[in-house]
Parts: sequence; structure tokens; C-alpha cells
Amino acid sequence: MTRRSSVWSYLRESIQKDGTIHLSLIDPENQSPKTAAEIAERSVKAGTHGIMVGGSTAIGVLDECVKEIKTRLDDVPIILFPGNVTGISQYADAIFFMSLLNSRNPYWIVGAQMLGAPVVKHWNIEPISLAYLIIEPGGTAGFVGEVNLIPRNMPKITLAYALAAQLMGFKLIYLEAGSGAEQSVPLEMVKLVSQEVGSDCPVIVGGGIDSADVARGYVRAGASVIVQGTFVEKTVLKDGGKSLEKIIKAIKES
Ligand code: 1GP
Repeated sequence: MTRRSSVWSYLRESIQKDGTIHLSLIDPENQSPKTAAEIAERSVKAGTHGIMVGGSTAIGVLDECVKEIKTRLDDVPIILFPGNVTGISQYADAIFFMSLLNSRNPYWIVGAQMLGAPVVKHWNIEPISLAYLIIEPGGTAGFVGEVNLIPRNMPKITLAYALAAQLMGFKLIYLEAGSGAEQSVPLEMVKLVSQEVGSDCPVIVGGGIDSADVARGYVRAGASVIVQGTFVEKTVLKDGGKSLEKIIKAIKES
């Protein structure tokens, strides 16, 4: 198994080239490692740029899941999206080394990171610093992360957090509505944050994105990365990746 040399360079260059890229998120808790690998493989065929692996609660099966995906897909980066210190696997190419800036509990801002950092360093996993902001409704991530949810009608609060993240030197900013959220992040919020900090810190949007129209809206609002988890897990094996392909095509053509 080889490891990619620099996932961050790959992401940055892909964003520069394509404008907005797509990442597929797989939660190891939702299926067997074999099924997860099948989903990842089909997502790549549908045009996704990389595979994120993680969830708010998964423990135990992560290594198996990452290994299985890696044996099938050696040329697409596998990036950890950890919900806690248990979300680290030595087999991944990179890790979104994230801080949940709007948590009320310092554990999610820097405590888990303090515990995880030596492990990331030991396994030489590429860290990509990421400021994580959870917006209403927030879902499981909002609940587990003890978040002071940003109200949907307060884009300026999100911007203030994003500016703080930029000044603190984070590479990426992730605006999260929560996995499977009924309402995804408001367009106006994505637009404001992308306009003000997007050229320095690319903006990732995720949570409840389930159609080409919604994805198109985020591309036009200036998002650099669109993440889909629930949609990918629900559709890719059923229709061989056709629906996902449509969404990724819409992202490319917007
Ligand atoms: C969750 O933003 C991601 O952390 C993806 O959300 O599962 O709703 O696509 P979905």
C-alpha cells in the first residue's frame, strides 16, 4: 500500500483547476468494510475527488474500513474526518486535523487534538488543519460536540468565526449543517464566508446536500469543496453511482 505524497497539494491544485471539487464521506459505522470499499470505488468512478472516512460515534471498525478502501483505491486520497481521538487510522493518507471552534467544551476545540497529535505524528499521517463550524440544525455532530449552534440567520457570526480561523492559520473552513440535515447550510452564509476568506481558506460545505440544484447553488456561492455522505451511502450501490455522477457533473458545469 502506498501513501500519497501530499494530499493538501492535491486538494489545492484540484480546487484551482476545477473551481469546486467533490468529496465522498463514508461512515464506517454504517456498513461493513467491504461495502464501504464498494461505495468508495463507485464514488470514484462517478468522479469524486477523494474519500473522507469518519463519523461522530464510530469506533472499532475504522482500521479495517480504511485498509479495505485503500486496497481497492490506491490513486485517490483517503482522508480521515475524525469525530474523536478514536477516528485516527495509520492506514489513511491524511487527516483533517480539525477544531470545532463553536463548541462550548474545550475538549472538542483542543483537548482531543492534544491527545491525538502524538498518534498522528507517530504514524506520519499528513495533517490538514481545518476549522469546523456547526450551523443549525447541527445533527449528531452538533449534539456530540456540545456546540453553540450558529443560527441560520446569522451569517456574520459564521464570518467572524471564519476570520478568526483564517487569522489562526487554518488551511480549510468547514461549514457543517449535520449529517442528513433537513436544511443544509444557508447559501448566503456560504457566499459571505467564501467571498471574505475563501481565497485564503477554501470553504467546505456539508450536511444534507442531496440534489444537483443544491450543489449548484453552493458552487455559485463560491464553495471550494462539497461533501456528501448520506446521499452517497444511500444511492451509489443502488444505482451504480448514476445519481452521484449527475451531481458531480452539475458541480463541474456550474
Ligand atoms: C457530515 O457534512 C457531512 O459531517 C455530510 O453530511 O451525510 O448529510 O451528506 P451528509
